[in-house]
Amino acid sequence: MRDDIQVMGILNVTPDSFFDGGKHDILQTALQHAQSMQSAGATIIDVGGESTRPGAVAVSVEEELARVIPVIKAIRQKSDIAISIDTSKPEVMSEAVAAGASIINDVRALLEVGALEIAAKLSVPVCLMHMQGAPQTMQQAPAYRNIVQEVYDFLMQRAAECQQHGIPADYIWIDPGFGFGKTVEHNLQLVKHLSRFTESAYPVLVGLSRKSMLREILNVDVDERLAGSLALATMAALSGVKVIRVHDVKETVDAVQVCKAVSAVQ
Ligand code: YH5
Repeated sequence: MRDDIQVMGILNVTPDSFFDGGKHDILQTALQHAQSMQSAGATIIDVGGESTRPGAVAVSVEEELARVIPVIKAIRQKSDIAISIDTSKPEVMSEAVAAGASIINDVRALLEVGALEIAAKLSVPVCLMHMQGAPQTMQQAPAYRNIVQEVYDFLMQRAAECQQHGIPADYIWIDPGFGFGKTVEHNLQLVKHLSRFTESAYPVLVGLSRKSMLREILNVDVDERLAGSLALATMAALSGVKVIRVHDVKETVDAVQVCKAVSAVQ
């Protein structure tokens, strides 16, 4: 495992992630959540205003900006923690970096029109994620000839394209995209063969936290997936990933610390 492994805390700013109405409440709740994840040991806060869950509906640029920009500004005002912006829209990437984000996390791997050019111009690290299909339909019939090879080839092609557009190699992170157009068996194969990705030239980020592969393995609801998520985070850490994107920061930081202690001993 790497000794610079980091835990990224998930901060969803979608209406379905809040119980209360008003804008002020949403901002306050989001800010408190970011602060508590930082206290728990997160070194990156991933702010997202587009739901990419299976079946989720699309959101306009204006709506996404209205959700994420005030939150990024509020976090930046209180803390110098790294903020990543979970978006595929070039306008949101630009505004988010202007507001204080310093990493672009794109589940569409900079494939939207203009995204690659904007990301290159912004000079920040980018996380390229693999997805088969689109969120609306990606879980209908995911199919691969060789999942590990196909995801790997896609990410290497996207990374090469980024470098051709002037993004330096050390600003490119890759992510196999757990749950994005994959069956539980596909996800398990990717976990098993994560070292294929970590042996590449690029740092690897994984998002496994609470995902539905755990429902299928354990037959438990989303609020009962902590132990399963920690098992996956531990395997990812031992496989050499650089960033683990999670909901449960304290627990994941503890799991990573234990992995580090074992890996550091003679
Ligand atoms: C990711 O893997 N995922 S949003 C369904 C769930 C639980 C969680 C209940 N953004 C990733 O977190 N960015 C998302 O089942 C991401 N990698 C990167 N880089 C989906 C999500 C989730 C979905």
